[in-house]
Amino acid sequence: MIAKTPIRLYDLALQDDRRPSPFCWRIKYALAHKGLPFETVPVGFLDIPTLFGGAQKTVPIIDDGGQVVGDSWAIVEYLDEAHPDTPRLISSPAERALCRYLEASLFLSTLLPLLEFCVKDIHDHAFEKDRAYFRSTREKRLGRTLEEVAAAQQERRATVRTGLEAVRYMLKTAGPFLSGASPGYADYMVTGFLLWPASVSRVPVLAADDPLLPWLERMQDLHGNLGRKSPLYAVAG
Ligand SMILES: N[C@@H](CCC(=O)N[C@@H](CS)C(=O)NCC(=O)O)C(=O)O
Repeated sequence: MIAKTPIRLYDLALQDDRRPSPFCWRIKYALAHKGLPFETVPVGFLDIPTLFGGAQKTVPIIDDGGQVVGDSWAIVEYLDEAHPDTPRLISSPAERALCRYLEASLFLSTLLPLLEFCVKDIHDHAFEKDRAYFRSTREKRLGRTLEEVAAAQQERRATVRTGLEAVRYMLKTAGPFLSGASPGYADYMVTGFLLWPASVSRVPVLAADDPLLPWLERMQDLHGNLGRKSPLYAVAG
């Protein structure tokens, strides 16, 4: 039998092999969920435009034996289609709708506050060569200096915590996982959002008694401790 070439996942990397990208995290979980062998290729911000002739502007990007796919949602759809003999990530139209709704909800409630919470920490952990690019693009996007944004870190943290209220409610009323009886892509999406700040911020994003923690611990344990495989600060405290 010919051994299958591992899928290559281009994964955003900072100093000390920190891996912050929430979108790359969800794809690491997605690949593990499907039991597909994969290896990550660490890339800094300025490496991304040099990949595949600059065809992709962001990571995650996967290379599955020469089939190159970018954008986390497109990757999930590709993986389910190209590997039909593995557990599905999206197993029904209802699960698809749940994940699309969750994506919209996370984007509206927590993406920006999370970015603001940890943007200066990402900069400080980025490779020296990436810092000026990261600073100028993020300052343009946020309309303030990184230092001004970081000065409001406590307020942003409060916004993030409130923004996760629907996730807490859903786990409490319909758990043990967002996807139901077993973990699925909805769980991977939220897990990625929480491992993102923890990969760079010494200030924990969640309170020590946040009801999300038992679920998050279980998520980090999954797939051979996948959620602890790169350096993290405390998620809660
Ligand atoms: N919609 C994309 C978003 C991916 C994304 O924003 N990736 C960020 C890292 S978290 C990136 O590659 N940024 C490159 C840059 O800012 O130059 C997805 O779902 O994959």
